[in-house]
Amino acid sequence: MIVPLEGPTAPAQSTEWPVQFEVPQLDGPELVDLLPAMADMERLVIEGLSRHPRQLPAWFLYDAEGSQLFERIGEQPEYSLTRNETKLLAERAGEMAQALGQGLGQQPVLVEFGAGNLRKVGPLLETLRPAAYVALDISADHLAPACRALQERHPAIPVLGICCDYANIDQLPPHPLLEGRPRVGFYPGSSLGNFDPTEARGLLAHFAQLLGPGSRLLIGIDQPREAARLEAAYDDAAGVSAAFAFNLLHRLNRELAGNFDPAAFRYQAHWEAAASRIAMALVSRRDQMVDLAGQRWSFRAGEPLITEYSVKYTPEAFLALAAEAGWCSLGRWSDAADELSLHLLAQPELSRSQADLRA
Ligand code: AVI
Repeated sequence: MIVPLEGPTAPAQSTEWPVQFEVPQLDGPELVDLLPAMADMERLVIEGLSRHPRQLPAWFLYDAEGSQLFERIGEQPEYSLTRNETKLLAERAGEMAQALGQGLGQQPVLVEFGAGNLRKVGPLLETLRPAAYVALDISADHLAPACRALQERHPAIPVLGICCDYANIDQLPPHPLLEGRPRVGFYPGSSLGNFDPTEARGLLAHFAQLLGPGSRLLIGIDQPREAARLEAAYDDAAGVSAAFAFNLLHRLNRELAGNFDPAAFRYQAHWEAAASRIAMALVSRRDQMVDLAGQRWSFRAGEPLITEYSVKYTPEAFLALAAEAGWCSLGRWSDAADELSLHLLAQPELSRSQADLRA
């Protein structure tokens, strides 16, 4: 469904997806809503709670409240990722944009995955000047105002918001802004780390498919460092990270008829060195039964409900994973302490399957 954004420039579109537009809508931001149905969410939650250890999809953390809490995590002194990546982008966007656009032949469309508040892309928009900017994010409440504000700041660049689970859409919706132009992807924030490495490889291959042959991807990746610093970053003194995890229980209670008692759980963030990841969990304080999605679930004292993993990759480990998904490296920018990187990746002109067919 195409949901026109409110405001004087919003196009009056309302039609089913997939959509073929006859007239390009170039005068204001649009929002395309491809959110998974509640039935899918229920199925995913039941699947996740049936795993051992129990684990829920990380994107479930990002309802309106969760998205706001995540923004506040980015402001905590212990969580440097957002600040350092934003600074790196502000300082080096000119070089990044030049490398992103080099040799493409025409102005590309810039596609941001998991776009959130759209605060990181500004310097790239100014230097790359893409033919259009497409923002994909799971939270409609967050995406709509962010697209509107961005469109006001960059009136010459058409902005399209697509509300979706970007890991699970088959293609970008047909739209004149996306037709016949090279695509470059932007995936900041090290969100790849919230997928396990097998899923992460699949996601990188999926981005290659969504962006097409010859595309580029600028991707932010957080790197391993001392356990104590990482654990503090994911369990800040102000309790914002904990509130972010507990918000998941409130969401489940509200949307899937649950009766979680948040006081019966405690939040924990633990560095698992062997897997190079932080495991974030709500740990049951006692043996208890919880009703959710029409079923009863038992939790033993000390049993974790994993809310999220955050895998940290060295540059070498990340590039090996990216190569397995068909991406090659064009370069990397890092912060002063070399704790996070923005990697520039490229797809060959022909996809592997096309090349195989030709051989
Ligand atoms: C979105 N993502 C990269 C964050 C991270 O650092 O893994 C999510 C997060 N969860 C708690 N704090 C941050």
